[in-house]
Amino acid sequence: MTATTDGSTGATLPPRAAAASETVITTPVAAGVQEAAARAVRRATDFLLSIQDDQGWWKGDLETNVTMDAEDLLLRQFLGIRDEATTEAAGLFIRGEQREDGTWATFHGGPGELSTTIEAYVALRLAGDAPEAPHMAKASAWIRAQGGIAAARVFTRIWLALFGWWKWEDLPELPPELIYFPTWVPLNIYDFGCWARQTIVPLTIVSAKRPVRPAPFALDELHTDPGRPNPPRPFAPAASWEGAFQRLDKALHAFRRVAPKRLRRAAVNTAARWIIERQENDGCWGGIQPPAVYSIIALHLLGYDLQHPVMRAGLESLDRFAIWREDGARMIEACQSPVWDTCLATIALADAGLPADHPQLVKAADWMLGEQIVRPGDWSVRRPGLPPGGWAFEFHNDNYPDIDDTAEVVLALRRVRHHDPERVEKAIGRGVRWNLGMQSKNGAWGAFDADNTSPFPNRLPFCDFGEVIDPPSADVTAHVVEMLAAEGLSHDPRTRRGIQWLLAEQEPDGSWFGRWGVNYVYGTGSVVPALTAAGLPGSHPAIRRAVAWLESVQNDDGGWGEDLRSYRDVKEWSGKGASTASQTAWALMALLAAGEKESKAVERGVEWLAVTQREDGSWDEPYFTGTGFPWDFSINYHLYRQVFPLTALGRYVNPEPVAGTSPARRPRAEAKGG
Ligand code: R19
Repeated sequence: MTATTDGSTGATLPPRAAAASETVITTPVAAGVQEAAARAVRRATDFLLSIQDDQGWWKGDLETNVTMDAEDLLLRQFLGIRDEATTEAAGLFIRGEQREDGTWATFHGGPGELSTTIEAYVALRLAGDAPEAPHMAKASAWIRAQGGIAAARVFTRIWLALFGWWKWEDLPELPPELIYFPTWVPLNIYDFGCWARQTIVPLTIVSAKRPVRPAPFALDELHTDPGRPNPPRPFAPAASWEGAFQRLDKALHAFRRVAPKRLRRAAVNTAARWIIERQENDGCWGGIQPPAVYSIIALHLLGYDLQHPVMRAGLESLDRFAIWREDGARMIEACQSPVWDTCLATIALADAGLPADHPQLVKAADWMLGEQIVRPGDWSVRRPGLPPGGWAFEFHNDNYPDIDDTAEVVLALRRVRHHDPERVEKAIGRGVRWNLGMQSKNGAWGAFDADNTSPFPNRLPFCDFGEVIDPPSADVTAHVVEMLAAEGLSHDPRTRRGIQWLLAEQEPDGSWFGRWGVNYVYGTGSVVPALTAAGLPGSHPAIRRAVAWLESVQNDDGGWGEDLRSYRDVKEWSGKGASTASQTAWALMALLAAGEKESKAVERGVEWLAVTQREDGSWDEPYFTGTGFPWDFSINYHLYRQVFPLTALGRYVNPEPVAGTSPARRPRAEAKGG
């Protein structure tokens, strides 16, 4: 699939202009909703089958924002390996994402974002765009009006400090001695979410070394007052948490000057060893781009030359984050989603009625079986005795399997009739045991770790972007509960605690928050099917309130949509936005699970999906419906528009659940409720 490139007009559109207007209408609904749905299922099935990789996996593009592309160029500049072809192709992509008002956003149709716009601007300067060019002048004027570089987030100012465009002294201190904090001391590295941990450890080395490479040009135009490029930051009241952490940061700046040299050297080396131990077989770190970028910089600063095997593998892995488009533009993915896409596609196809022993499903199952992670990882720090058995999201990320992928892979494997059922049973058994072992103390599940709930990381002045901890969320907990129910464990006390936690988490309006998908529609679309799978009747008050909420936010066109602004302004945007295929599907999945098949709401939602389907069986979805970090980092998963509509329509057409195999006999197996 190719990336969406309509960002250039995004700024002129009203928030969330109707997606349907971009879609070819091909299906006469008059034939009856049931027939229209069945026809849509057939075409969507064919389309999805046609894009499976020969090895059995699916992978849609994972579209985020241009900071990925800008930072990739800045890294190459820093290492002295930036080449013309890469620069030009990245420039083409970044330029194409700029909007009418000169800014860059972090999601389709979103507002201009300062740090993103600064990074994109600098990248285009590297690509040779002149500051006087109209598109550049527009951007720099907007940046100055927003407070300039001084108002940008810490990550952006670190990138600029690498070239002397910002002073290291004016960045929060990140001491490498952090690596020595035992796991019971607040702010030890295992108190951070795994993505933050893998980023922070290399950044402690960078921050200890404070490197400055010659700037290829000046950036005066990005300061509100070039004569005073680093204005002092406002001070928080001394008695507040912010004030306390500001004083801590001041103390750390002082410590830097007196830190024993030997201790510092030893800490830096320990951090380097920590990083190298975590390099994946393909050369990347944790399957995601940011840790790879900072790890390469950190090791380079310690004298690893670019020919060193660790560095060569690292640099080669970076190239694999790039997608080269037909128009010559090069887009960087924050990470790749093959396991997630494959389990969701398998579920979609099975629920759409594809036979459980269909060769393409068996191939997918085979591939997933080969991806199970059978060694300990960072998660073992909090669950030392737990045997491995999870799945990660990406191709290469053995150190960080996640609970969400593991739950969905088990749900997918259960739908396939495989020629080696014993192998499948063993894999599922390990996955279920791992997920159960990763339950947090409060009865719910986070994404990568258990009990990753420390209040301190968020207080650090360094942590001004995204989430830095990984507490339990309703969407992940729902997926685990749905999986445990499918495994016959609805009455297991651990499942019951998860259900109790979910019931307590319901918002007063009847919805659930979406941590990894946008937003309340995703949360609700995840939780309702889980609760009914675990035996809650559709008449349960929690389910009734969820149904009422979904019906209350259905769009006039019959679809559902929710703008990312709902993470900022809940009142205004919760459940509201132009209809999208994936969000309409999530709402339908909840309503169908709640027993609303015959309702007008479901009929209209199904009609919307049927009518907006394209000739080739796919759907359009320029809007971002995936969440990396609420508000700060959004994802357009290019396969969501396909797998979720197919799942929803499939369940509409075939209400009887399909099963490839039944769960092995467990102490207390019971019938499915719903
Ligand atoms: C459900 C499955 N999920 C549980 C997995 C979702 C994976 C999402 C992709 C993550 O990609 C990332 C991760 C981290 C970053 C960062 C970053 C931000 C702050 C700090 Br501190 C460190 C790193 C920036 O971009 C990212 C992309 C769907």
